Amino acid sequence: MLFGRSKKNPVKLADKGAVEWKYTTCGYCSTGCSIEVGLNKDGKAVSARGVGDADVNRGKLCIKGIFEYELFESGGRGRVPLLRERIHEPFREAGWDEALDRTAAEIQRIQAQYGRDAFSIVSTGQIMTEEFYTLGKLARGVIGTNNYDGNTTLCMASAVSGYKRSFGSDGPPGCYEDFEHTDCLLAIGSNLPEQHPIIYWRMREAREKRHFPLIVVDPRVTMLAQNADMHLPISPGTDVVLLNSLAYVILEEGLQDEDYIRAHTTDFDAFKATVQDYDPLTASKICGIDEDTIRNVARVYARANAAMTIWTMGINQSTHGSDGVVAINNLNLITGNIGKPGGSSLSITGQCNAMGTREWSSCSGLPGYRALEKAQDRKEVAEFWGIDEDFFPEKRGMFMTDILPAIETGQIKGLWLIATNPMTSMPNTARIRKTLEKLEFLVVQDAYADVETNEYSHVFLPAAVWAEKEGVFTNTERRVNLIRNVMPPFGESKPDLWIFNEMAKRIERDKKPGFPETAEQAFEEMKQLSKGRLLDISGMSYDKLEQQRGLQWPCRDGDATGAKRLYTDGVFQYPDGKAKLIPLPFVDNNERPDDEYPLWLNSGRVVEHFHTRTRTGKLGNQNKFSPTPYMEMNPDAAAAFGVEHGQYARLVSRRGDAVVMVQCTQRVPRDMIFVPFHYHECVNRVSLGLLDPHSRQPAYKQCAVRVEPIEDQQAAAAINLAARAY
Ligand SMILES: Nc1nc2c(c(=O)[nH]1)N[C@H]1C(S)=C(S)[C@@H](COP(=O)(O)OP(=O)(O)OC[C@H]3O[C@@H](n4cnc5c(=O)[nH]c(N)nc54)[C@H](O)[C@@H]3O)O[C@H]1N2
Ligand SMILES: Nc1nc2c(c(=O)[nH]1)N[C@H]1C(S)=C(S)[C@@H](COP(=O)(O)OP(=O)(O)OC[C@H]3O[C@@H](n4cnc5c(=O)[nH]c(N)nc54)[C@H](O)[C@@H]3O)O[C@H]1N2
Ligand code: SF4
Ligand SMILES: [Mo]
Repeated sequence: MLFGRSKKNPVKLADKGAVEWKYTTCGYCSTGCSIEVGLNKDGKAVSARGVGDADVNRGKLCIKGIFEYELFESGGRGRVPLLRERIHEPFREAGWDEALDRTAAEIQRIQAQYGRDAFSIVSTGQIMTEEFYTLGKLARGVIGTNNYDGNTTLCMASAVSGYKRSFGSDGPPGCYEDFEHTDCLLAIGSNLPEQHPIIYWRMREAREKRHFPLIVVDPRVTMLAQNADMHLPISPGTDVVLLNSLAYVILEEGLQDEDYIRAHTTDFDAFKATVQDYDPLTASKICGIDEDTIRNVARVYARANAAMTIWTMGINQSTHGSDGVVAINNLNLITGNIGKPGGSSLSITGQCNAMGTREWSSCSGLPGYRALEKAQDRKEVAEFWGIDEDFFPEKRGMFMTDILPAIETGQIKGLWLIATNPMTSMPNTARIRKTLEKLEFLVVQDAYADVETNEYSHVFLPAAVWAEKEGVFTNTERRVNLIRNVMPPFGESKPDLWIFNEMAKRIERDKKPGFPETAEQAFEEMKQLSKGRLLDISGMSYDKLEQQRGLQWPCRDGDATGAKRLYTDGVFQYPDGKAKLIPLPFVDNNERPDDEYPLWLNSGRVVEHFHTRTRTGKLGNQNKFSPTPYMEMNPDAAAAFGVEHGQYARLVSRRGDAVVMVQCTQRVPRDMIFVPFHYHECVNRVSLGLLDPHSRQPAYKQCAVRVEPIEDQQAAAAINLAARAY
């Protein structure tokens, strides 16, 4: 007897007519997947596939990468520069010369009238590294404003700050391959399957081969939590208490790595003294994780041959964000889990090039992890750029989250926004709106003309997006990946690099650095500046980056390939070569639920959307899965607040209100709701965003709200519809 089909009928993929495949790198998240975009005979992008021999993604892509090629012709793109005298008047179309001349004139007027720092620049984690480097040169070496920062303050600032405090420098020490060596993985406030699907796939594949315990710390039952061996539903904002308590148990039971602590760290005694206040019973009352679980996790982690911690926004976006990162580093230092295969403190980065801006943009300092505060660093860069050393300030200026309030107080009069959309992404929308309206001059440089922030601009500069240009991104594991140019820019839009170079020509200064025309020439400059530094890239070239599907820094001149890990020799970036163990007393400073606002508000992301949806909101293949602003709400809470699944309800905080659809789910506990932040006029109308004292990053994930039923569901539907305008 025959089993199966007698006649084979193989699966056939629709032939989209791709005749040529072009290599590039995904421009959404920081995983750094290699993509090939398929072009048809007319040169139109029609398909995409993961690159099989790329170590990062090994042929796979997530839903965003698969449909990214549809971006080239998506709705709302900026076609030509736009100008107007006053906001809220209609724009008129303009040529590039007029738009650039007007912007340069306004920058110079504001600086002459109010001082150099009264003009501010806020950029992103989503342009090429060469563009960051060039913008840094323009901001620090030509325009000369110290109020220059990026949206990474909303995203990775706590990780940067924590790495610097512990190790003396920024730079994630681990890599994806660590999943293949680890014996225990602790994931804190990170939902890999939705936010970094291909890192998740790498982790899962490693775990299927060699089952290691996965412990997830998250107040929600995320998809990652559902796949974990242990889920610790922590009380919001108390991770530092849990981590201090894990250290308490490790030290109490003598599970620490004495040799490592002695050889490679300082300040152990002060650290140990503070940890004594966090015995598991005391800690359990604050962080909501019971005493036995704390002890158990501490033992599993410390006894593992190699253990690693990954984290994302559940840690960074907190009033204890920087401390949370330091606490993770403390845990890994006392157990000797830094710089060894499977032992790491690996911050999962957010945007495609949030690493590139940290390394090269000069936002918080000078290029190549140099600091404005160090005379030697100022001297080196001034000499290399051919400008006067004293043109640089001696310490960094404001963070993004301080720049907007400084507009409110009149300190800052002009702003240049590059690839960021604070009208939707910053806390307290009403306040941001008033702030932007107050500016004498706002220039928005974005790939999309319908980006909400553009409602408040005087000049709009249309930028090329993703593979409409060339350059590199650095991913989570310090891998520099190449974005080859696949398409010419849409309409008359221009690569950001070109825009920066043109602006540099128009600002008057006695001495100006040179501005190379191509991205590859800028990369060559960066290579020279990187020599001998932690992030040495002098052994890289565009061709080598394509051949090896990315290279991890450091990759020195003469090195055949990049380095997988940092600090393998236990030598850190502090002058004494040692890492610091830092005591972390916990201060409870969040807005907490009370009688009037009895629910925690938590916010984050879903797999199909990216941030403020300027991109994914336009692609049917993404938007169809989550078209509507909604909130996850526990069914018991819904009953208590008199709202029902599928109904619109009003979300109210001390800042404002928003209309969202109720989605009843056990994913969230009784005292919490979770809202994806992708929609305009939604969660950030109500969020608070208290700032971390070290990193100035907003605590997007904790504030207090209540939910009210809405009688007129039709009117609510109209408001809800407006929030998903596209
Ligand atoms: N699909 C998609 N992927 C993305 C992005 C996107 O917009 N869409 N954005 C990219 C960017 S820039 C970033 S920064 C990353 C973000 O990636 P993630 O940080 O993984 O995503 P989030 O959903 O913001 O938050 C993660 C989790 O933090 C939890 N959390 C909230 N409060 C706490 C707390 O107090 N403690 C702990 N331990 N956890 C808490 C939330 O419940 C949530 O499940 O994703 C990147 N990838
Ligand atoms: N409530 C809440 N709010 C949050 C968060 C949260 O978890 N909860 N997360 C925060 C985090 S982690 C982040 S990273 C921020 C993100 O916040 P934003 O940076 O404001 O969000 P994006 O939508 O990514 O904005 C990027 C803009 O760059 C444009 N763009 C894309 N590519 C290019 C390019 O090559 N050139 C130019 N010029 N423009 C380009 C896009 O069209 C888009 O308008 O949001 C933060 N806001
Ligand atoms: S995992 Fe991130 S980098 Fe990879 S395809 Fe998806 S969005 Fe792009
Ligand atoms: Mo982010």
